[in-house]
Amino acid sequence: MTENALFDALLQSQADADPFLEAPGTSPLSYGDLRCKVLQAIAHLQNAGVAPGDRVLCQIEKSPEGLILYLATVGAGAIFVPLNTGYTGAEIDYFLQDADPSLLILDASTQHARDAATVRGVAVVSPATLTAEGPEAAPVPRASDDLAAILYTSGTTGRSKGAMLTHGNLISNAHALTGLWRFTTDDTLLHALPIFHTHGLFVATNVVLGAGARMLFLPAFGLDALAEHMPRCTAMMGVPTFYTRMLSDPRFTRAALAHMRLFISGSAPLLSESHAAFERQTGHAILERYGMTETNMITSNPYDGPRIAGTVGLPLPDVSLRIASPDEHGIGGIEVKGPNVTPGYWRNPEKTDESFTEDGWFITGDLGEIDARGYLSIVGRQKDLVISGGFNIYPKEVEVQIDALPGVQESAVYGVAHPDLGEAVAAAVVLTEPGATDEATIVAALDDHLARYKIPRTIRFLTGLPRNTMGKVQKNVLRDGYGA
Ligand code: MCA
Ligand code: AMP
Repeated sequence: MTENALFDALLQSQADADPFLEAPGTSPLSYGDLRCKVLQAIAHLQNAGVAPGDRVLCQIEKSPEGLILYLATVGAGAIFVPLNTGYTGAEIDYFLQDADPSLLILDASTQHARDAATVRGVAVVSPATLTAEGPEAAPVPRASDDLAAILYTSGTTGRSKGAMLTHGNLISNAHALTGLWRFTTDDTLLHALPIFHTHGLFVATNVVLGAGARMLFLPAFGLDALAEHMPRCTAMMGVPTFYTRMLSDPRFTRAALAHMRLFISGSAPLLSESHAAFERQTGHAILERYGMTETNMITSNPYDGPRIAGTVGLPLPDVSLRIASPDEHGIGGIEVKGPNVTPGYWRNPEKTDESFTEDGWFITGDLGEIDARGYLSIVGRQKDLVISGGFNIYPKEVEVQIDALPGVQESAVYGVAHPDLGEAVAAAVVLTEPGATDEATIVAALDDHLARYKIPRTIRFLTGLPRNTMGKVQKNVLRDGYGA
């Protein structure tokens, strides 16, 4: 035993010869290859000066090396901090300051983040260097409550917060989901998600590792790639946009998907209509589950029991759920407790305090109700959040940037229904005087500061924002009146 909790739990039990990963255009990796490459990368990280407890930031295109670097960072006793590949230099600069890392892993071609690292005096290294052949180093001992990762989630104040995740948080979720979703060595997961978020990095990867299963690893989601590779797979995890796009493609028929065992959806609400349409077209009832960066997965529809459209199912084993201050319909704030829940936000005790109740429950900011069978439905959000194609956008972060532009008096950012992405980002802007600026100028200016998926797809110019008697902007009015 190496006594590195995550390494021991997820990387020790598979046979060397068992296949782990196949990615188009690269050599397949067995579990033996994976272990060897992870141990070599641990040595490279140590040579680059990474010590236990250090943060390692990583902004790289999706590749098998990304998974090796996640496991090697955790194996080195350090804390893995994956970053969306769309983040701009300005966004990276904030993460460099806040996470205070000893290393930033960047593709050789990425310049904007390299400039930010130079300014902050952080060493930069390429994934190729860290995954080159070399001597192996043993995993560094780490206990269950040591940190394995920090994932940044935007916040209602407009500043991102780093959700800390321990070895134990990740292990508990991996074990629970592997069992619940019946993953075994016979499975091949079609992996088309990004690996800088919980869904693609932890849920998908750790479940595969936990089961000793295999994954077919695609660089990105695309219908052609799905149609080509799905015949060799048994399961897929995706955001609802994956499924609505599959519905528009005649290749995904009942016959073509007859060999598939399981389709899982999460990260954003799956419309009941999409669930029903997918079942009609393919014969598969999508299994919807619910989670958060801070909590990993919280609930899941059952594998064997009814998968009820419009619900996110039952709490995972060992996870407790409650509805705080329910109204007369039983709807209230969803609160969670369990081994999956973050110990708090990185160097941010105020936000940590605000996010837990006095009796230790994590406040999700989602509104829900639990039916007589114990199934949870999410009926709304207390937090001001837009989820677009599974990516979260906190309006405040965008409003702050728009408000700072010349010619803008104030703005409000909100989500509007979008057939492909679920929700799309929209903005209402009040100018200092008519014609003071325009949509193209605003969008171009935002491009320097915000990742593309956060930039409003439509901007309305208004003479004033609708407010309630308390002076709060009524985003529902904007959504209803100007959403289309
Ligand atoms: C890409 N673009 C987007 C999005 N994705 N804009 C808004 N919302 C999006 N989700 C923009 C790009 O910046 C680009 O803009 C243009 O769309 C085309 O980019 P492309 O990559 O071709 O986009 P796509 O193929 O249409 O991507 C849609 C997608 C992708 C496949 C749905 O967004 C995706 O893989 N989403 C998964 C997100 C995810 O993994 N979420 C999990 C979070 P321009 O043209 O201006 O350059 S973890 C989580 O939520 C919790 C914990 C949980 O429960 O799982
Ligand atoms: P994040 O942690 O930032 O990736 O986003 C977590 C949020 O995504 C949750 O608080 C929910 O609002 C939303 N979410 C995740 N899964 C689902 C789901 N199955 N249905 C509805 N909302 C979801």
